[in-house]
Amino acid sequence: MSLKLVHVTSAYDFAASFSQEPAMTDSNDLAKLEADVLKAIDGAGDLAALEDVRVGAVGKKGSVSQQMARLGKMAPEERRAFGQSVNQVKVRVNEALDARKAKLEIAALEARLASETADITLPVRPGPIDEGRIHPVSQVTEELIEIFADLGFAVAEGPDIETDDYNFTKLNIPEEHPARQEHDTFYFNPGEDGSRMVLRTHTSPVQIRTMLASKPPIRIIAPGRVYRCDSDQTHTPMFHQIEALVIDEETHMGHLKWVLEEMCKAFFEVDEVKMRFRASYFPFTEPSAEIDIGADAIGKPGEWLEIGGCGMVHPNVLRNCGLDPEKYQGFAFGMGIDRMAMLKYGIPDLRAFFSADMRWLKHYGFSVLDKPTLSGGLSG
Ligand code: 2U9
Repeated sequence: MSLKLVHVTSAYDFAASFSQEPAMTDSNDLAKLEADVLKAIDGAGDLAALEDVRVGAVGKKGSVSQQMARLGKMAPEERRAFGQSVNQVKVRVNEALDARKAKLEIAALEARLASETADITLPVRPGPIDEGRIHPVSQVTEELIEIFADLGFAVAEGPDIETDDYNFTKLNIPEEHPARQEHDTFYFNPGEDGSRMVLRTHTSPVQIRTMLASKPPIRIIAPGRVYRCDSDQTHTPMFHQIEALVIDEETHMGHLKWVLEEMCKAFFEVDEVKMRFRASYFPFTEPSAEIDIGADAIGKPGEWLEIGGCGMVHPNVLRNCGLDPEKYQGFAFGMGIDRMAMLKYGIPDLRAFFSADMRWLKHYGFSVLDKPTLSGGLSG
């Protein structure tokens, strides 16, 4: 019997050597074969080399597997003993392969982790995230949501296409009420039953929906798009409003004034703000007032600026929403978000807001990464 012994210098050489004729061997040679295989396993530098060694040793035509082919020519006792020995070699080789594989896998993972480390303290690379801008309307909406969330208000939303009932009738603006004309409504064609849908002219129907769906205490804000068929230097057919509604058993105008004052101080990022409430009329509030702030807050001392309207929710509106006005009362106010953005950030022209001009957006827009938070600063 002769064993073709190959001088193994690397796992690769070793694997290559298995393509040769099966060797004739006795148990000493089997021990030598095992030692060579184990050495090659140990020498395999990566998973691919180890796989070559495995195929070359215990694969179908591998050097260890092929020892079995010789059993047929042996005498029965010799066959049993040799068969057992070959099987034991196979078991040990497989164990060694598994152990080496586990080691190499850990090494490969460690190498990968080392090569993929990221320094998370590095500044963000310039790229699309740096090019894009948050529109001032989005920024101001986020700022206001943040301020009102801190005051305990939840955000409520509703559809842009509303029923005439939610947009007008339930708000104490019945058919033929002169306030309907003032709203310059976009109407849809009437349905078969004669009812008309509208593009909401204010976000007030969101509060109607909230009152119909839940019992007081209610503390919500409703920011969103609104539509009026009106277009000139200071009006666009679509603009943005934020309205607030608070309903409870003892809510009064003192609460309303405090909330507005806190909101203005936080929004304009000042410690003091002068406020003035001018008596006004809205069908859905009684009493009603227009809200002015002292323009010192935006660096124009002596002037007054109108920022919105407010009032105590009209008893008819409460009744229309299933609330007993003898038990519940509350306040509401509304402001134009676009106007608030113009005042805070000194943006002169309303129409530029919606002209999709990248140069304008680059100038007045906000970085994607400057999220307004009360803790981190509203306007960066
Ligand atoms: C319900 C009851 C009452 C919301 C109110 C105003 C006054 C107001 C304007 C501000 C600037 C519209 O965008 S603007 O032109 N809004 O003056 N809004 S009270 O009152 C409500 C809302 C919902 C159920």
